[in-house]
Amino acid sequence: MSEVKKVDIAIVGAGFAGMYATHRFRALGLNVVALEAGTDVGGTWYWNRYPGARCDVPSLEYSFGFSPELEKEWDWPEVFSAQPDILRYANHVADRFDLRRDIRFNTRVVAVDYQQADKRWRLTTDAGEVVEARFCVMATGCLSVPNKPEFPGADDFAGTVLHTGLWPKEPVDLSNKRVGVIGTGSSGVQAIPELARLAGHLTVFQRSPVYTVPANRKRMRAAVQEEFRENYTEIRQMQQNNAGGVSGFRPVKSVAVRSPTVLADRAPNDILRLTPEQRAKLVERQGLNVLLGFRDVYTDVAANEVANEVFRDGIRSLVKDPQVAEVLCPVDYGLGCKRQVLDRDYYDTFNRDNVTLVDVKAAPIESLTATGVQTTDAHYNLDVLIYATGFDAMTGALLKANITGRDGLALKTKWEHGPLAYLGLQMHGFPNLFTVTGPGSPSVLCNMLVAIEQHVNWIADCVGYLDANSLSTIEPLPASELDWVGHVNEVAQGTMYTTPSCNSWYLGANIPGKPRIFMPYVGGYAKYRVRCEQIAAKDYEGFQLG
Ligand code: N01
Repeated sequence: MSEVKKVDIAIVGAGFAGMYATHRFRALGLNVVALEAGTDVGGTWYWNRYPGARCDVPSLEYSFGFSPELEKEWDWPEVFSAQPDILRYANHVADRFDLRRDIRFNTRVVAVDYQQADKRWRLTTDAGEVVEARFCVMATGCLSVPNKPEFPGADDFAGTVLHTGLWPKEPVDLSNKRVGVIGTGSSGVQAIPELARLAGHLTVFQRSPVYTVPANRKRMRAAVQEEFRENYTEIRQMQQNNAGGVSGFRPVKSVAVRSPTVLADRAPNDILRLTPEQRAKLVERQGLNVLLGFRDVYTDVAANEVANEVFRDGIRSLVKDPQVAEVLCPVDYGLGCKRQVLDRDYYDTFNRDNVTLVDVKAAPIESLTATGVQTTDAHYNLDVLIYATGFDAMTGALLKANITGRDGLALKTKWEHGPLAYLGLQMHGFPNLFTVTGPGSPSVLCNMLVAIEQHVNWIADCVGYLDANSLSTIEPLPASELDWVGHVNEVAQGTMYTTPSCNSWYLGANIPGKPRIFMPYVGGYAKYRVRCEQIAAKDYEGFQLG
């Protein structure tokens, strides 16, 4: 057996969370190691290299705020960056702060066990290496375990199989190929227009149609970036006080004030206050995005259905073949149930001659064959099959790490009926183990970079507090996590996220057998941050310190 490496803090993952944790804990003078399955940094942006992958949070906000020097030196080429640019940024951060010397790549953690006698965590890797640490920080990401549905005959398919969330680093040649893609969530919607351009023929296997709106395609203007740089201190502060962790900062020096006509066209608060003619006119002038601006669409089922129907009419006007348009119209759920999807040319893609849409809700996939996909009513010949079937979100990576806490309690057992955690930061029975953007925190409902920094800073302060007070362990009281999970559920009720017709990965509904629990905290980042700070200020109220 190889030598046991002993550190103060073991970090699992070297995406943005693991990277910042490495930097932050090192700055405390602690001995740190991060263990990463990939060959390099970047997490989500390392694995999701599929054509069309990009972020839908503006890059000037979806970037680290801990270093003014970093803010000054980095140029973003687009307002909403594509995956290669975000990965370049991750690499730049790793170089600039010399992070790689404390990261072990090609290293997957296969077990995380609490050693009760010496109050340390023991992490075992796929190579049989062992790391022991006083603290363990799971920076494993919310969307990092790809979901690959098991179709009968999957092993028989002789063509190339890819998953958007595990896209190869090497270029994939799709020219003249018959390509199939399963899934029309954010990943599928981003990939499909690009795949249609690259492939000989593209067959889209759609189970649930999607409400998607055009993404912002603007190049970054140097003057806008400069204005952000001048105001970053204030902008980072504004992020801290916003429900979504975005500042809403509007450059005034570098962007012309919008004309009065455009302002007059902006959506009023409630869609129900408009006549059908006014709604149609608004969409005609401003596009489908305008429907996302109405408050009542997210709180009132009747308003929601009005917006859904206006949206469906929009799809009917964008897609030339009326039968195809009808299949693209979502009817089983409403706007606001799932993560809002943004696209570039999605609906227009279905007007192309080399694209076929297959409704696998009407005729489900029966099996894969050596040559393609068999549905209940036809066979589709393919050279390449792409899964854009999402992730075992929020709990997937934590459960996959095989974490066992005090008294041999497996996290899998503790979470059998759904994730039970305090603030999405810690679990009772797992002392000194922290989760970054864990279930019960705002995470996926806000700017992830802001959420990550807040969690890592909170954990670092907590570790500092323990040391300053000669304490060795912290874990939540059982009642605290029950109360918090109750609160997380309570605030999600009455929103479109939890209507009975809604089946999203937020609810675990995309994974067969996963408990139906709304996992992220919908109460807003700012409120959540304040709560975390209050708890820390009250000597970690609700936690048990020892
Ligand atoms: O995954 P999804 P995703 N047979 O779960 C279908 C973030 N993200 O990777 O809805 C047939 O949303 C499934 O159908 P259905 C973002 O937070 C962000 O696309 O279950 N189809 C659905 O259509 C996002 O929400 C960005 O009926 C099957 C699709 O696969 C999250 O990641 C970009 C199936 C999965 O959609 C996940 O998005 C990309 C089966 N057996 C991702 N199983 C941006 O920032 C599943 N499907 C822009």
